[in-house]
Amino acid sequence: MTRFPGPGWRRAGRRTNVALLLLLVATFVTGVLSFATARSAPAVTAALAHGLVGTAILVLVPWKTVVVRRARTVRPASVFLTIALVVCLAAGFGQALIGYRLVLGLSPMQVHVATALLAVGLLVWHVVRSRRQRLRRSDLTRRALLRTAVGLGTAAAATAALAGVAEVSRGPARRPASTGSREVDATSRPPTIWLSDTVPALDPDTFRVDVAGCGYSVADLRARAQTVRARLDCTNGWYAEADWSGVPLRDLLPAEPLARAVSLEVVSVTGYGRRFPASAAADLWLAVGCAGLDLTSGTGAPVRLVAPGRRGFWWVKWVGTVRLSPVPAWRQLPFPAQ
Ligand SMILES: Nc1nc2c(c(=O)[nH]1)N[C@H]1C(S)=C(S)[C@@H](COP(=O)(O)O)O[C@H]1N2
Ligand SMILES: [Mo]
Repeated sequence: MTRFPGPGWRRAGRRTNVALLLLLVATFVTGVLSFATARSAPAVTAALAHGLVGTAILVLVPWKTVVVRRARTVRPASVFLTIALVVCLAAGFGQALIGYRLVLGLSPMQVHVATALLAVGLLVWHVVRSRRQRLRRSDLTRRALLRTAVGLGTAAAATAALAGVAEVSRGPARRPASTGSREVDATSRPPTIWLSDTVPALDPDTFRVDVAGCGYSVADLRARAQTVRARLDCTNGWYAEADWSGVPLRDLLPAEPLARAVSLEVVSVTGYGRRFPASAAADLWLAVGCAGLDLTSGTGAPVRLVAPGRRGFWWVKWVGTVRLSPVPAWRQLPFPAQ
């Protein structure tokens, strides 16, 4: 890299790159964590950390601009990486400041996640092809650490300011969930597919859900249904609160085998499924209605899972089978693959 004179210039360089790389890794980790959390304390922690490191990236932009201007060659992959990151940050701050809104059929979160995944690939390429940016012992001097602290402090102040802007721009709308999701009306929420699943056509009159070998019709479940108020919080950036009518899995599963089981698997007729700790059976519900209405085919009819305290992707729709299993619940992909 060519050296430029002047104090401001000399400070942007290897350390800027290392700091930016660490921040990008941190945004990815905290982003994944915020998709995995739904309950208040962990969700707030993940969302705050994600917002903080995201804002810290913005704080570093002027320094990185200096580094880029100085570069002799700029590879196309690096240009694409820049575009992906700019769009990703814009969509992320868009969700935080403006909230859930569809533009050309896409939500801010869909754009945010798609560009983030694209950026991961491009970043690996960018780092591999770039000159090695080694950490040095001098990176841990008091001066360097102080500068890092000032940078993070600036980011924290900016995050707080942005949170204030979001609070004011929200107007009379309900406060976002601790995950950052915005409220939508339960009866008009968009049916959501995680990735590539399809809505099956099932006849509610003849349908039976298999719970550990025992078949239950919709009428069976309706006869035993209780009301449970729960918040469906989709990682797409919205949440809906509703009274669901359903039966707790604990009341449908045979007691002895349930006590011996380690996990229970809830599988959709489409193949989409999630595994839960067997101890959660009392708070996992096979639901047949929502907000006083029958389920619609898009939202899981005839039978779908209601999993209070878990993000939307755990709420398996079109449940065909519930199985007890000796396999621990953590032995599955962290997110569904379909
Ligand atoms: N079988 C199946 N169940 C599913 C999904 C899916 O794609 N397939 N999407 C999940 C996601 S991401 C969410 S947010 C909720 C959405 O439920 P809703 O369409 O009733 O709002 O269902 C979950 N259950
Ligand atoms: Mo979702």
